[in-house]
Amino acid sequence: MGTATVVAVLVAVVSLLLLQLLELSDTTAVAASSAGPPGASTPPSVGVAPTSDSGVGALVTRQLFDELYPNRNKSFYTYDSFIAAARAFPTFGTQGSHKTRVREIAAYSAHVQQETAGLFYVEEIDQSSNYCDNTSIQYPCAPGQKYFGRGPLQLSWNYNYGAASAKVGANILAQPYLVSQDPILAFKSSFYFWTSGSGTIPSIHEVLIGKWKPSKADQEAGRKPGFGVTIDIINGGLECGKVTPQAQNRVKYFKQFCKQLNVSTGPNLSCATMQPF
Ligand SMILES: *[C@@H]1O[C@H](CO)[C@@H](O)[C@H](O)[C@H]1NC(C)=O
Ligand SMILES: *[C@@H]1O[C@H](CO)[C@@H](O)[C@H](O)[C@H]1NC(C)=O
Ligand SMILES: *[C@@H]1O[C@H](CO)[C@@H](O)[C@H](O)[C@H]1NC(C)=O
Ligand SMILES: CC(=O)N[C@H]1CO[C@H](CO)[C@@H](O)[C@@H]1O
Repeated sequence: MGTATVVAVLVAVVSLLLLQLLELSDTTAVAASSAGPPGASTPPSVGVAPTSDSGVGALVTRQLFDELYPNRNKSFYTYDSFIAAARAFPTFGTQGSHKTRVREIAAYSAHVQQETAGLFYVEEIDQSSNYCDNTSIQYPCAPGQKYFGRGPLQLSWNYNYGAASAKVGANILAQPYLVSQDPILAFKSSFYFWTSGSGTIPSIHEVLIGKWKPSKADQEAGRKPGFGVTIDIINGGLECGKVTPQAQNRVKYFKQFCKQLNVSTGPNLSCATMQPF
């Protein structure tokens, strides 16, 4: 893909993601005021076999990282920052069978491919909006700060930066720019989103390890375990319940990464028949 195409696709994708993240605002407040997002603080229920690296590094070696993200911005998205950030989110890629863990890496890589062209972009290209939702009482915008997409999954909006702050160990609500200055924080922001549900919305991690059981409402909305519902979590409002090129891209990338990692994709890849959360 040419750079111009990548840029155009990315601009579209990022703006769609931002809209979806806005839709999560209502439930974000609920989750934050209760026990906290599901998944984020759940201890590992299935341990990995002890190796020199008991975290995701047991699976994603330095060499594999290079193979998964060959076009990444190498001066920012380093392997060491990926591993350091993952230590703060130890459930990422470490729970369930080997197949489950590999599939989670494939899913993460697919969404990252869609959001940042394979860890090429650090910040959203169009920074004209401040993405400040001033109805968020819990997480008011800091004066003069902008909350456009940053990091591997393009964290956006003040309420998401606010909810993420405690989990990433930095006040990124007050200083959102830190996310694009510190690669460890950038990766942490993506792992935060990946492992944190919100209200009745499960975390992507929970879905992929088979922990999420669709409620009656989920079943009626056509939401089933599989990669498809992870698209619904990230950007269902715009990409799901219909056929969209963005969702098709994500599925295409997921299939490619599963092939590269020699793992089956599992069922229910598409969210075309799933209603948005
Ligand atoms: C890559 O990252 C470096 C360090 O953060 C930054 O200065 C540079 O602008 C980035 N390149 C691109 C193309 O975003
Ligand atoms: C929120 O922002 C809107 C649009 O910028 C503005 O009209 C409104 O007065 C603001 N509300 C508060 C409580 O600051
Ligand atoms: C791919 O996975 C299959 C089934 O799990 C296994 O038999 C095969 O050896 C694997 N191939 C590679 C190259 O890892
Ligand atoms: C629509 C669809 O493909 N549904 C499948 C989702 O996955 C389950 C297995 O987990 C299948 O039984 C469904 O047919």
